[in-house]
Amino acid sequence: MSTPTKLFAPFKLGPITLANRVVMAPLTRNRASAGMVPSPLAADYYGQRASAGLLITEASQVSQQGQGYQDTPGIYSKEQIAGWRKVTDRVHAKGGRIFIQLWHVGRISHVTLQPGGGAPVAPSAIPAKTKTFVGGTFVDVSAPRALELSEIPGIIDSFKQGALNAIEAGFDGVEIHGANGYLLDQFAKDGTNTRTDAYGGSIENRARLMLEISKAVTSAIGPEKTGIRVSPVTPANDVSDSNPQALFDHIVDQLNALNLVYIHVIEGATGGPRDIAPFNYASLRKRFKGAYMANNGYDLALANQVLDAGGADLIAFGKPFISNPDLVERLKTGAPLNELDKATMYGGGAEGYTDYPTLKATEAAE
Ligand code: 8OZ
Repeated sequence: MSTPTKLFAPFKLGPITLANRVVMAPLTRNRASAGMVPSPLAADYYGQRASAGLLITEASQVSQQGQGYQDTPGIYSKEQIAGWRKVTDRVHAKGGRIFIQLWHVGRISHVTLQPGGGAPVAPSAIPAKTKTFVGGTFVDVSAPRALELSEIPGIIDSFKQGALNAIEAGFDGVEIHGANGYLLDQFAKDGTNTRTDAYGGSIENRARLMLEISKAVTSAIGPEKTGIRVSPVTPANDVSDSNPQALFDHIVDQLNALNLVYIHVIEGATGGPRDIAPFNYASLRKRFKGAYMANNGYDLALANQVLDAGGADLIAFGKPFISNPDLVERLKTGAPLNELDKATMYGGGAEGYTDYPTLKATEAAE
């Protein structure tokens, strides 16, 4: 048995105390039921993983327009709120804490998912060179149209309403999805935003939508219940920026002024190399007085190293949580990890979702 480390020590996140600093990162699983209501299995899935200090749900669209893949859950209808309530009740009954990730995909969508079969929306009418998953297969995303200035208040309002719905559903807080080349990242980065109005051009203008949404959400539910995820240098979903350091230094200064409870930073390429591009993450850490949650390719050794050096407060683990419901216990004891079955990551039922064994189950079977 390895010695207990900081990773397993409690952490005060605003008004709540997390049992440890292990966070389950948001993971898209494409298993929502009709009406994009969380699957009845979702309560089992998240409940099985409640020993994480904090669970962050899969990305959940704040409107039909915000959906970009088949069968991802929403947080905009009464039925969806009721579905999520079953999840939060289960997690809380097991002593866990859970935030929901609020999502608008922007241009990463397909006409078959959009209201009235319309074009997906984006800061500018620049198609992404990437695929989405619809009708059980991967297809090119549809060409987007640029949002009218008059539509922006409605986008902000959908995040605010999503946050209020999340509280009604029993969540401990929300994480605004500002990462991975989705709408807010598309606005922030100059490879995808060529607008000439107040939401394009300068860093201040490109960051405006992310910050106005952060302000609306914190005003609605409280900054102590609001986190945000960013990915300064990821190439995910065909985004790029000519000066990410200046852009994200500015964004984090402003998020700090809004007193958000955490920033969740994907260091490097999402699910890929941590060193894809030079970036000074310590600069973000220094600028932000709330919690710094680090993500991307962490294992126990790197997590301990970074926590001990004061480089982060919380460590988010993604894929290992899919195949290891008891990841915290396994990290604590140095037990081997179950292997991930890639074929059941997106879509399907219980297989590869709620049937990964815990250590205890494996030992009992032996
Ligand atoms: C994998 C597949 C579809 C969506 C992200 C929400 O990257 C996602 C996502 C991941 O943030």
